[in-house]
Amino acid sequence: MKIKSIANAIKKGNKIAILGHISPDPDCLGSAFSLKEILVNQLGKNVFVFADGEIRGGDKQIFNNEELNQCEFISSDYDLLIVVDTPNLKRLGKFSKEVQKHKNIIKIDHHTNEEPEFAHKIMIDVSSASTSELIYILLSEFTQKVSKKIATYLYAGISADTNSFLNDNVTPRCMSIASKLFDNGADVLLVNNSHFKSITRSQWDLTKLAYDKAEFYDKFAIILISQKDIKKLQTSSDGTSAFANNILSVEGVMVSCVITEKNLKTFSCSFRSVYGITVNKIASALGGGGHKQASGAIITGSIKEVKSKVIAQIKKGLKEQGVIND
Ligand SMILES: [Mn+2]
Repeated sequence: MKIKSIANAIKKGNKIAILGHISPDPDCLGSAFSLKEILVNQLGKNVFVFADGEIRGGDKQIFNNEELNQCEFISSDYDLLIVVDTPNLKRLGKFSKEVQKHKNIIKIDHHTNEEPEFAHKIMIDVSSASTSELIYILLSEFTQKVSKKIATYLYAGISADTNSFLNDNVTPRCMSIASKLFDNGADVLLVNNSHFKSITRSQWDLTKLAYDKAEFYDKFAIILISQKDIKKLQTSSDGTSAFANNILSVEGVMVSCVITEKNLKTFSCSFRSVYGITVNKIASALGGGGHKQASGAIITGSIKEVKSKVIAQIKKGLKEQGVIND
């Protein structure tokens, strides 16, 4: 990875758009917002951040929704685009068409490099737990010390993508960067509170329902949440993927999937795993993708069809990895 050449390419840009993925999460926002801070304050660049979707729940305590542009994006208005935490054009949502037209795109990411590649320069490290870690490394090309604000942004990104340092993707480098960010004033308490003390009563009710609906199979578990459930509780379907982490703490569960009906007959599936089991192949067999131990896919069909497709793919994946027999 040529960090210097990425840094030099960024230095040449003047009017820069930073873009993240749909339904931006703290890693995507932490990466984009901290990069913007440095480029504006240290290098005097003109920078705008775009992502398709609002900042969710507790994340608003850290990231300002006003700084996230939802307006029309015309790629020719910018001489450089930087895409963060986003493996493919589809994940850019409504901005993907415009991004595709641009001839000077840098991609900084920790997802598997997807073909066809849309970027012209890439900084990709799939062994990195978060994109925020990569941004921290890159920022050292522009400044010697990060501000409290940037430290909090990046710490939030690392904390979210490691599920507060509980996931198998945590490395010594990840912890060492987190420690440096803490040292630079990252508001660790704010980040922890925004993760764990930010659900509304209706989300609590949805959590109760999700736990009730958990179905346990041989070495895996699924939770299916329908539009009917969401409407009954007058809540939103945001954040249901967290249940996939929670259910992994049940003894014997090595793979989990939360299937959430986002719109009628359109289901978002979040896969998680432990003990070195990989789920990205399961997700990609269903048209999605992601990390080894945290992946997702969007599937359309009736509840019954989607559920049986998911179960069949999980069983296939577990068989291939020698966890279960025929
Ligand atoms: Mn990420």
